[in-house]
Amino acid sequence: MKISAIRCRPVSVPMNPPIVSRSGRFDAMTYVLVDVATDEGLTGISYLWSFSSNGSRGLLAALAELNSVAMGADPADTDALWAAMWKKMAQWGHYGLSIIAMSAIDTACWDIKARAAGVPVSKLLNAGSRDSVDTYYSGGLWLVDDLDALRDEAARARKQGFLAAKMRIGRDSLDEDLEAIEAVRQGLGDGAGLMADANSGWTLSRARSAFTGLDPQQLAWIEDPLAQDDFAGHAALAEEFDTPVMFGEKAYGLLEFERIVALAAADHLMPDLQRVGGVSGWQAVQQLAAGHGLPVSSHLFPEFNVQLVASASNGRYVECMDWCAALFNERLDVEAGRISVPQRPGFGFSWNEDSVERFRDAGV
Ligand code: SMN
Ligand code: MG
Repeated sequence: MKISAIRCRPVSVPMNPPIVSRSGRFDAMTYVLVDVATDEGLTGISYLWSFSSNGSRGLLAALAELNSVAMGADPADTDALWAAMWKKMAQWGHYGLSIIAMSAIDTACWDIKARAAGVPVSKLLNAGSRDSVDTYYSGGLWLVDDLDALRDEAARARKQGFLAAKMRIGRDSLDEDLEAIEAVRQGLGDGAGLMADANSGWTLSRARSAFTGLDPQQLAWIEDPLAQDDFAGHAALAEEFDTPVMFGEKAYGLLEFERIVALAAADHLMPDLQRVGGVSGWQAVQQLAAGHGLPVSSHLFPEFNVQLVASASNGRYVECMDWCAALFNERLDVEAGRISVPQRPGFGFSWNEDSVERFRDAGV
């Protein structure tokens, strides 16, 4: 089998309500949809977050740069393809757009491999893979001040079958965050888990006072308290406080995760599919984490990540949001806090072509 075509389609999907966190505000989110076709008629798919139309243009350029090594390659030999892509991008560097583009091709090849084998990706990775995994609602609970709205949204999440949720924190004062936590907990009801994401919004001294005030809340984790490059600061917080430090969504590839683990900069790792190196990179980091007794949970891409978390002995939670739901024909299934692992071949998702046309990003 050989790769015969790579099709890349930029889309822009309105966010309703907008993303609001310490990372900023997004009224729409842009993505690049990537299809890898083969000479045997099988096609694998993946997608990338690009954060703006300019980001999509950059990713299209990086994907075009990979064309010469991907075309004609055997999609079943993801190791060899990864090595060829890595070498090809040496002059660009291996972080940022390069590895994100590589990730898309790698992930689509895993889709092809599993489709060719007639099994879900989870079973290709591990025959003993689970059929459902813990999940949490991450579709909103933004950094907003309307406590009634937060309470209502949390109650809706519980009604939809979630038993845990992640909210965004990092308001001007700790008291405001504590009030928001209280409102979300009221909405979620008894027995629900709660995670919090500070989206790299604090300095180390602010984070120390926040963790001091938040430790009694027994959150499942606090995510990204500090700047993404401050590994030493994350290590200090992990050492000093009880609340687990979740870290890694903006880390690139196995090499950065090796440094994070060596510095003990996280209690729980969150490799992001497009920054870690697609399925191949995710698996390498998941195994690194397992070797150090660390859990991994997924970041975004629930349609794809459900397969990966299910395959891993240390796979803990799938982050779940429905922001891309309109782009797919198939749906995710959440019940009693668990997300079902689709048992269709590959990742088991296909584009809803009507939506893809409707959301085509005319600005790219
Ligand atoms: C996040 C990252 C990117 C887009 C939206 C939300 C957030 C998360 O950090 O972990 O969900
Ligand atoms: Mg996050």
